[in-house]
Amino acid sequence: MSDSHQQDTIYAQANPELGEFIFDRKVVDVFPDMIKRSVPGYSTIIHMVGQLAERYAQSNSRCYDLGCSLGASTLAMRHRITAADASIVAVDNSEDMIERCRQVLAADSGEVAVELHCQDLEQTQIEQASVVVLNFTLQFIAPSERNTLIRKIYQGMLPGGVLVLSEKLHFDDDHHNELMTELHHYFKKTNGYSDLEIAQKRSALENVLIPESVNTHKQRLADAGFVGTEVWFQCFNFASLLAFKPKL
Ligand code: GEK
Repeated sequence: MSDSHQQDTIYAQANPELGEFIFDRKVVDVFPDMIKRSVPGYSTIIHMVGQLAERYAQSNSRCYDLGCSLGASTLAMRHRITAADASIVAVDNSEDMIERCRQVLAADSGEVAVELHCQDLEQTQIEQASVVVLNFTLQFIAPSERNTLIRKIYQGMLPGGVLVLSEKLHFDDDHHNELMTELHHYFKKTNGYSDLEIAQKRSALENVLIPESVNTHKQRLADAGFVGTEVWFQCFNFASLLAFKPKL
């Protein structure tokens, strides 16, 4: 597992044949370093996912980590959930991520049961869910598929359940959007990424990570039936929202 703590240098060299970003073995090896140096507030969000799961996990229910990568949210939840007979279902469609996540979980001593699935979220059945975490995952799903996924999640949730939705944001005001992009790039620069790395990563993600505005997210969540939808964390163009299935 030591190689999961390598430094991310994937885009350090000029590459004229830059392909689209994929979650392969190379990314898995550097993922913890990559996400912490690229997503402002990531560690805080993970920590709070644990606290939210502690508060909202219901007994005999499931807590879903959708797009689990190496299981950071799963581990945070696993160590905070106290509800009786609550379990965690962690899903990712990258075989490399799931293989490494399995090793991470095997080395963890948490007692809450975790089911791990290598699966596209389109195929995932959501049932008896009291907590659903989409931590920087929806942004990788085709926009045309997002309504269906959010509706499916809502249908599979228990009354009083919470959805934690973290996303990179787009802002409709061009000036503000540009400012947030610049501040995010400066954050990456202060974390040791070069201008070349920032530029190459940006083009590799161009058609892969498609950010939407907070209003688009709020509207989609409301259309699906969620209530109480609000941003609880934001740093530049990265935010996390809470949305609830109404209590009976
Ligand atoms: C964390 N939540 O550490 N089905 C299943 N998984 C998918 C799909 C899909 N259709 N599309 C993308 N993924 C994690 C971080 S990373 C965010 C999430 C990032 C998976 C993909 O394989 C990757 O592991 C994850 O979603 C997105 O809190 O790298 O910016």
